[in-house]
Amino acid sequence: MQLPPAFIQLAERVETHLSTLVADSAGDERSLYEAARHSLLGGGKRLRPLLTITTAQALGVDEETAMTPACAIELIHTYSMIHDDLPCMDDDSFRRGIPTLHRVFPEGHAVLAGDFLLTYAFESCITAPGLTTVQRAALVETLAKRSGGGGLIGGQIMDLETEGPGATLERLETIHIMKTGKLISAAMEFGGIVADADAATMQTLKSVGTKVGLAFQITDDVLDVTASQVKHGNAVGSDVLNNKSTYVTLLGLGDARKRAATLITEAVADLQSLHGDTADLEQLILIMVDREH
Ligand code: GRG
Repeated sequence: MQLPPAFIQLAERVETHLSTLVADSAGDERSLYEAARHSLLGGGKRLRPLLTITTAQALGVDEETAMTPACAIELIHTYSMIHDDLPCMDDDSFRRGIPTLHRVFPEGHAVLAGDFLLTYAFESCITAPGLTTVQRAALVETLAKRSGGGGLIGGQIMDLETEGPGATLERLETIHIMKTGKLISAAMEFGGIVADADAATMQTLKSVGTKVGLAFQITDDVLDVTASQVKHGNAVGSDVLNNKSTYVTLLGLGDARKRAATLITEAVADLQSLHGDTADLEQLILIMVDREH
């Protein structure tokens, strides 16, 4: 995935803000912060924060106002990956090209660092500067719904219970939407919340975000069988090794790619109904599915 320079620079500013939000601690709990920083600052692409900020900008809101909410989404994303990599889940040894947290720190530290990032995401929403109390409450409600039982965590439990190659396409799509789509939807909805967007705009952002999230996950399924470990950063072929149903096993490579492309075409068309300059947002969405890692 080749990000244009403006997005690379924005991702660097996100990185700096994340490092400030979760700063080193000199207290007795400092190992918690060290562990959290290992995963948080360990080289992610920062696509979700970029989506929040670019959506906010399309709706006329500046980067600074959107920055802390954008980072809250990344805190949730990082916690979910720390927990997903644990021995009781996928038991992965590498993530973002570096050893997973439980390979560097004791497993209990990895569980608690994930818990910390999850909790701190909500604290960040409710204390985000430059926003009204109503906007902050909307961020918390949206994040809770998209990352809770009806979203990320619910999708993960369905995934855990769908071992083996027997899943239907319908079941897989539900899991992908809940596990991946809803957090990406939240990233776009956050842009709308900080812009005080009306109900119709919020509905469009939710729908576009869900489609982009599903296309992103289908692309991940495709990359699981096509990408090299160097580019992908984690174990390639893990779905294959785990004998799991994916879009590729159910549809084949060509049709899986086509499904992702159709979703993105629809998402980009839906963007046209937004009142604002959506050119950068459209570019970012296209880049998200046109990636090699
Ligand atoms: C443990 C509650 C809980 C949830 C885990 C998100 C998740 C659910 C598991 C992570 C593994 C996985 C296949 C997630 C799907 C979403 C995805 C493709 C994540 C990778 O996102 P990128 O490419 O990663 O944006 P970086 O490292 O760039 O941030």
